[in-house]
Parts: sequence; structure tokens; C-alpha cells
Amino acid sequence: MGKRLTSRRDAMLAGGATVAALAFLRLDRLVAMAPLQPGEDVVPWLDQRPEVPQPAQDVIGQQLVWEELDSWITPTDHFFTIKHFGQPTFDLQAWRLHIAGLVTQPLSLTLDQLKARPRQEVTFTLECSGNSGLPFLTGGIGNATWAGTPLAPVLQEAGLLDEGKEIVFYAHDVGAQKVRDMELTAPFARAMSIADAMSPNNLLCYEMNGAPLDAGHGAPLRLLAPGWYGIANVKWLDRIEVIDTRFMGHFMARDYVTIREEQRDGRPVWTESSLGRALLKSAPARVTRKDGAYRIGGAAWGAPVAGVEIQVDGGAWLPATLDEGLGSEFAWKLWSVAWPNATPGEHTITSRATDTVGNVQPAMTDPRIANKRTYWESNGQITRRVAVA
Ligand SMILES: Nc1nc2c(c(=O)[nH]1)N[C@H]1C(S)=C(S)[C@@H](COP(=O)(O)O)O[C@H]1N2
Ligand SMILES: [Mo]
Repeated sequence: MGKRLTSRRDAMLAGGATVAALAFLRLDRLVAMAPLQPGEDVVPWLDQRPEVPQPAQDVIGQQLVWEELDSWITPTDHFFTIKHFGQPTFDLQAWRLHIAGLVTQPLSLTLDQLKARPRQEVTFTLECSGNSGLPFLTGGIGNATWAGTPLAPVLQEAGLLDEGKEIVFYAHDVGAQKVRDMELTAPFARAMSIADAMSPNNLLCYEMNGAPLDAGHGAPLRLLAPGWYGIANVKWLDRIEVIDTRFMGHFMARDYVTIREEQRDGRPVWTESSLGRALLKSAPARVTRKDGAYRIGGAAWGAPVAGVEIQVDGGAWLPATLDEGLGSEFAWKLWSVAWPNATPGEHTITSRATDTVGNVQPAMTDPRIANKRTYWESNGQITRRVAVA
């Protein structure tokens, strides 16, 4: 299947792309996880996600149902949401994006002014950094085409002063945060170094899958930071502030901190790191059966993916066929592989991804995963259970 894809594309490149050939190519590139064919069924996983308990129920919405993954783009109404402080209400008519702090020219921009600026699109797989870290959070991921205006030129227009170190993104949702015995009510906020914020990939994003950003995903404007975990993609943007210290807000310094117990010269040390960048990961999505033949399909993301292998019952690793991801380096690649001798009974299926510089998705026993005491950044290999009739 992979060969056929390549040769067809080569033929097309050689012969010049006609509109018909392009349309054909788009479909053909999505072979790995196409919608179910007539007579094809999904064999449901034995390990099903438990219901989300309270209070997390108020935070996590619309998780991906892996067995239903059959398109590269996740439809917006099936795209998960995370709302730490609930859905904010604010006056959309009066809304402005404020840019302030250590700048030569503070700005206050309307949505129309932002939309009048150069438009950029990116297809990016957004994953919550807590995904697969909790038994009830396994579908905190989706792939969408996002559009907006690049962040860097807007910051340049505001004029960053030399003493600036970090850029803080403040949102409209506000919640209770506790520091020792003090309770404060503060907005959701995340920061980036100036170098990270100035990446040409970052967007002030007002569109998702061809429609205006909806309320749940951050209307009217969110930060879209391809290559970063969900937490960095601040929704319901209110104010961008340039500061000359490290920003130590709740979601940078107290929550969303990865803690590991490591050894240095035979003594334990605890490393505590503020997380942000996405990590290489894959997951088996579904097993399908057609005329007695079984296939395993899934997705891989978090870094430019070069390959995916699967392992049945802890045996040999078998290479899967990758779809090309329609050329986006930030989007997941869907993959599938025939399961030739699926014998009746219960089986385990594990997947592992390799990126283009040779990194391999860690096993659950890898110290990076095994020494971790917090649930974020759980990019260890995922094993699912399935029964063959
Ligand atoms: N303002 C604000 N932005 C936020 C959050 C939030 O609670 N408030 N949650 C973050 C987290 S933890 C994730 S995983 C992503 C989820 O984005 P989505 O809801 O569009 O899927 O949004 C991030 N941005
Ligand atoms: Mo998240």
C-alpha cells in the first residue's frame, strides 16, 4: 500500500498535478484509517475508559472515542475540550486583544483588525498533556486545521523592549487558586520565553476547521502553538503582557509541573520541570474485522513521525503503513497494519512511534516514564486489550 502511494505521487509530480489527480490523491492518502467498508466491523477494546468522575467532569468534555477514529481531521463537535475554570462569559462586542507590559507601543486590537492581517493556516494535533495519564482521560486529543494571524509580527509591531524575558498570555476565564493558606481568584494564564513566543508557527487563532472558533475552543481568539501541549494553547485570550522575570502562575509553576525521582551519584534527586512541548507518542485506535481478516489502525503524533510498529502479545514488532498526514509536520499520521494470525482469545496490542531523528516512543518501563511521579507528559507506549472471537 505504501509503495502504491509513493509511485502514484511520483507519477503525479512528473506529469503535473491536475485538479482531478489532487482530489484523488487526497482520498488515496487516507487509506490507513478510512471509514468502515461494507461488511467491516470494529472489534471493541476490552479495556474501556471509565466515566469521568467529579470534579473532573466539569473540566473535561467530548473526549475522542478511539474506535470511531476514521478521518484525519477531527470534526469540531467531536473535538475534546478542557476548561479548568468553566466556560467564561464576557462581552464579545467590547472584546479587544490587549498587548502591554515591556513594549514601546501598547496595542488594543479588535477581531476585525486581527482578521485583516495576513492569514496563516496549520493542521495541528492538539493533545492535553494529561492525556493517558489518568484512567478516565484517554481521549484528550484531536486534529484540526486552525487559522489565524501569526503572533510574531503583532509582537514586533508592539515593539519588544530589550529587558523583556517572557510573554504572558492571560485569558478571560477566572478561577480560585491556592498558595499556602491564601486563596486568590486569578485568570488562566501561561507564559513562553520570547524566543518560543516569536516562533513563526504560533498563531493568534480565530478559526477552526473552516468556521469561526466556537465558544468551547476559545472564541473569539486563542493562542495556537503548534508543537506544544494543549495547556500552552491559551483560549479566550484577553491580554498579552511582556515581563522581565519568570512568570510563576498556577499553570506554569504549581500545576502542570512534571516531577521525577532520579538518582545522582547514588542519591535521590527530585526534578521538577514546567511542561510545554509535545512529546512523541502513538496509540492503537481500533481493530477492525472484514471477512474474517483483522486490521489494527491508530495514530502517531507529537514529533515528525517516521514510523510506527505494533506488537501483539509482547511478540515481535511489526511495521505499520503510515498515511502521509497531508504534509503537515504538526498533524498526526494515521497508520494501519494487517493482523495476519489473529487467533481466538484475548490479546494485547501495543504501538510505538519513531520520529525522523530516530527517537523511539518510550516503553512504560523506561525511566523517563517509570520515574515520573506526576501524570502529565504520559507518552509511554500504550497497550490495549482485545478479544478475537
Ligand atoms: N483560557 C484557557 N485556556 C486553556 C485552558 C483553560 O482551561 N483555559 N485549558 C488548556 C488545556 S489544559 C488544554 S488541553 C487545551 C484544550 O484545548 P481545547 O479545549 O480547544 O481542546 O486548552 C488549554 N487552554
Ligand atoms: Mo490539558
